[in-house]
Amino acid sequence: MKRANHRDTETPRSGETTKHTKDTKKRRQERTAKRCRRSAEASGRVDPSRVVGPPGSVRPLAPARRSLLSFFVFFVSFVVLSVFSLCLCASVVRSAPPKDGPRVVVVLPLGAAPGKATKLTVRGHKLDAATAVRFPDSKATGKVLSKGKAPVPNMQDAKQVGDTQVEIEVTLPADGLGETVSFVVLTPAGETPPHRLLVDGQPPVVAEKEPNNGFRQAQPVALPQVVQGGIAQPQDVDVYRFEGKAGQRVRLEVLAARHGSALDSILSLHDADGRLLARNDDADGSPDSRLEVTLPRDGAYFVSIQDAHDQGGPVHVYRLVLRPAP
Ligand SMILES: [Ca+2]
Ligand SMILES: [Ca+2]
Repeated sequence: MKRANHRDTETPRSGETTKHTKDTKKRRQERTAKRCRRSAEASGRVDPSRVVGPPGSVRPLAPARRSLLSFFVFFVSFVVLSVFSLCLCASVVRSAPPKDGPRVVVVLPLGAAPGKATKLTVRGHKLDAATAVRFPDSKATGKVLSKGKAPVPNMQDAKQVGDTQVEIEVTLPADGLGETVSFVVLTPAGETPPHRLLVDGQPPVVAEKEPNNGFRQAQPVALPQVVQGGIAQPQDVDVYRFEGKAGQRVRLEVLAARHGSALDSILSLHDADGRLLARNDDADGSPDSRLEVTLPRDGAYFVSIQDAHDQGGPVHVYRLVLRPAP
């Protein structure tokens, strides 16, 4: 009697046949692969880094492929950075004002009131062909009234004071503006760089009244106050008088050169007896002057403003701001 084969007599349970077959097949494949690897390694034909790992493992890259991948990443990064740099440079070039293009030097007067139309004279370079005025950052509007050459005062540099001008009418919105508002002038040769126009607000603005050339002619003002004035001719001086209290702190500040004026101001404060209490030429790296003083007694005080070089003219304009100091 033929002895029954173990394989024949043991009937696997349902589901185990397939698993058993797969395991046997897998072990056979692994033994074959191992023999091939040993044989290849022994003969020196196989780089160990190229051997396929177990299922699910990450296959290491050959040095040549790693180098190629690194070069590809470097090349792509280089191209992206180059394109970005070119775009950035092109943007800067587009936004930069053209060399020797039109330019605003100063606006006469330095500011305008919100909520109404104001006529201004814009002085600068290559403005005699102006076609329009634009306020890029606000709802303010402007229009050109006239344009032409502007006389250059004696002993003054046309580059500093401008030799052309355009008269404009601007209308600032009633609210929503800060202390300044920027505008540009459009010409056939391009537009000017933005220029800041002062926005009148608080304290209230009053105009200078000549003659005000000494203590006896001093123009009375009341703190807080802004005076719109100008050193109209060489060696001119403007004097203002206000009433102060003992221990009161006051701040006196000139707005001029920072807004394009040719004035290099000197600011002085005297008491009622003519004694000099304080004096300032330049403040915070600007030719504009500023004083902060604690008043010694009740009485009259005199503020005088003049040009440091005894110059004067139509572009030596200023705003003098008088207010309590913190
Ligand atoms: Ca004067
Ligand atoms: Ca000065």
